[in-house]
Amino acid sequence: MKLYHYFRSSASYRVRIALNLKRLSYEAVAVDLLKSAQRSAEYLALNPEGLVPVLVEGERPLTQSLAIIEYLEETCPQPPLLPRDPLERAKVRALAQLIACDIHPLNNTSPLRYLKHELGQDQAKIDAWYHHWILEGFEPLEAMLHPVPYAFGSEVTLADICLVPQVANARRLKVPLDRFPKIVAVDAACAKLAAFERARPENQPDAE
Ligand SMILES: N[C@@H](CCC(=O)N[C@@H](CS)C(=O)NCC(=O)O)C(=O)O
Repeated sequence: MKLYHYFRSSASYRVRIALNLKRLSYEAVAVDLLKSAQRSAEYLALNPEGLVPVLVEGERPLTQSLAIIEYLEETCPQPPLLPRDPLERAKVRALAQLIACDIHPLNNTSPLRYLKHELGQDQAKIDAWYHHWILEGFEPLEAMLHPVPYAFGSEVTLADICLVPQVANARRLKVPLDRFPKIVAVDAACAKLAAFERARPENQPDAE
C-alpha cells in the first residue's frame, strides 16, 4: 500500500495511526501542501479533490480519511477500531465525526487561505477563527467523553484516531486546553502507544 500524505495534515495523521494500529506496512509518499503538490495533474488524477490523504492499494486510490479507515477496518478487522455493538459503534462514529466533519473542515488549509486572500483577513483574525471553531467543537466533545483511558473505554477506537490529530492542531495553534481535562487525558493515554507515537507529524520523513 502507498499512502500519499503530508506530515502536518491531520486527516493523513488519522490514517497513519490506523495503519500502525493494524500493523499494516505502507510506503509513505509525501505531498508537499505548501508547494501545492496536491494541485498537480498527477495528483489530481489520484484524487480530484486535491486533498491528502490518498491510500493506494493495487491500482485503486482511496480518498477521505474516514472512508479509508473504515476500509482498513473491513479488510483487516484486527484489532477492531469500532465496538461490536451497533449502538456503541454509532457513538464512536459520532465522536469521530464531531471532529472530522464539524471541527476540521472549518480550520482546513483551503478555508484559511480563502479568509486570507479572498476575504482579506489578517493573521490575527484567522487565528481567532481557528481558535473559535476548535473551542466550539471541544466543548461538546469534552462533555461526551468518558476516558477510561481512551475516548470510548478501555480499547482504542476511531474516536481516538480523530481526537489525537485534532489536539495536535490545537496545540500547534496555541489553543488553551485547560478547560478540557478529559480530552487532554485521552491524548496523553494514546501518546503512550507506539502506533500513535510513530504516526506523529514530527516523526515523518517529510517533517520540516
Ligand atoms: N475530509 C477529508 C479532508 C482532507 C483534507 O482536508 N486534507 C487537507 C490536509 S488535512 C488537505 O489536503 N488540504 C490541502 C488543501 O486544502 O489544498 C479527509 O478526511 O480525508
